[in-house]
Amino acid sequence: MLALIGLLAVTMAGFVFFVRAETAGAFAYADGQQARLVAESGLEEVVSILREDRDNSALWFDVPERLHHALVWAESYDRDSDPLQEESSRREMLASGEAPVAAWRYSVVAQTFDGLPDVIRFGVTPESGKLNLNTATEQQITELLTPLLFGLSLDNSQELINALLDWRDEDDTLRDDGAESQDYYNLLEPAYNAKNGRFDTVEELLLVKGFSAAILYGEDVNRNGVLDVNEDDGDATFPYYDNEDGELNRGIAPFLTIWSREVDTAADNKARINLNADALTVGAQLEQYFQEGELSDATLEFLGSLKGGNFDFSQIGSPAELYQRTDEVAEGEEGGTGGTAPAELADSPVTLEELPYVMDYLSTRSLDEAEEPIEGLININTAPIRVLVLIPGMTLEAAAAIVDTRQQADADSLRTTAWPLVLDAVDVATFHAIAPYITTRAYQFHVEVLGYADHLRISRRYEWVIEMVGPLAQIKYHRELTSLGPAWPVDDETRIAVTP
Ligand SMILES: [Ca+2]
Ligand SMILES: [Ca+2]
Ligand SMILES: [Ca+2]
Ligand SMILES: [Ca+2]
Repeated sequence: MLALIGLLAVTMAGFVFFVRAETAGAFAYADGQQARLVAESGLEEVVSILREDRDNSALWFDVPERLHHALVWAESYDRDSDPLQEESSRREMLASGEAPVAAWRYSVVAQTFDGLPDVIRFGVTPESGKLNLNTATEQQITELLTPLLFGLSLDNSQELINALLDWRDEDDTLRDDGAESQDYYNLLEPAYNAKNGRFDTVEELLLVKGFSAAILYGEDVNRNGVLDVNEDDGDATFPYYDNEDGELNRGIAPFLTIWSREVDTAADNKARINLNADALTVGAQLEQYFQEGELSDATLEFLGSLKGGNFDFSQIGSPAELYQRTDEVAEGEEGGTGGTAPAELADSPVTLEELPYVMDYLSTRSLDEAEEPIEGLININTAPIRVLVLIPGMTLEAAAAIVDTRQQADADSLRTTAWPLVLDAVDVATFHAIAPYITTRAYQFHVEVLGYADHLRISRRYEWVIEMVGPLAQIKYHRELTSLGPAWPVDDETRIAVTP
């Protein structure tokens, strides 16, 4: 028995030696894992916020009180007694000289657009605020790429645009200076084929002839939407191609998505009334859906008479056409409605007060596509000006007015796509033109999270694209970004956006 214990003691001594040698490494590994788990807590918090109300961007677009330095665990305090609740800055707390209390935190970070440059926000970004690479027209792609490429001193934008379109179109017919399998991709080492189909990620652009990381991310190599010193010093440090003009060229990637799509439902998740359905169905739904006072008897009768006259609703771009500004025309405003609206709609009694219900509950999509999700609508509540101007019929002035108006408006008045007209951000002609392409809904979100500790110099950085399906979040895309550096100035008060 004694001999056995002696042997065990010898074995233990050896074991302890190895354990000590490995402990340091194991701790570092464990800390990294901890930082990852903390970041995942951030993702969970985002999902629970989105469950509350996806369509209310005030809850998730910039909410530092919930998503900046959010505490997951601390040795001697909890969220309520977190010293950072008292508005003391974390930077000052860590610089105070006292050993920091062990604490793990996350920040959900995102770029800002159209406001002060070089500030960040704490929230998520709906993919519907970006241009969908799979549904974008040649004109939209051209309008997005040209100025950004020009800013990077690239003068081959037409070649890049044609190569992109060749990659996406189903044929093998070469556009001018474009690229298809036979003439280009098959000659590469290693050889591959042109996709001749939809993009599966935005990064897939890197496979297209002529595209590079510099085009996708511009000068913003650490992808934080902030002009960092090395991104504005020319060839002194990497990146060597930045132009030292004091402005950040973010490249094209922040404005592109392949994820944006939605179902044809109203804000309350009821399927919209498709006006192309048979008269009986439409009549029954109109009666069922609307509460007293939402749509007037005159409007309900008018819709009924259009159905009775077999009016083809799929010929109008959107239910927006049901609003025919008779008052404004009488006042002698020029332009009319662009002259495109069918004569049957000229006497439409729909008022500005009814327009939110019309836009929310009615659909004019043709029946054969009615079951398909709608792809690529642009979210007027969150899209930056650079994306808004890509909407057909949108002017720069109208886009600027939309951004200006939505900053002042409360969440409820932004709920349906009627608001640019109701809140007087755009005129009727612009509203009719843009209405088929816009949305106020968001289902897919880009979520970027930093996980870190107060007491350790460690951080992990991740991004996800999630799609909300009812209360559930499906992860569509996930990447670790730690190798790009923590990048986000979460402790620099001068770089944090102040929500108006
Ligand atoms: Ca092709
Ligand atoms: Ca940067
Ligand atoms: Ca540089
Ligand atoms: Ca620059």
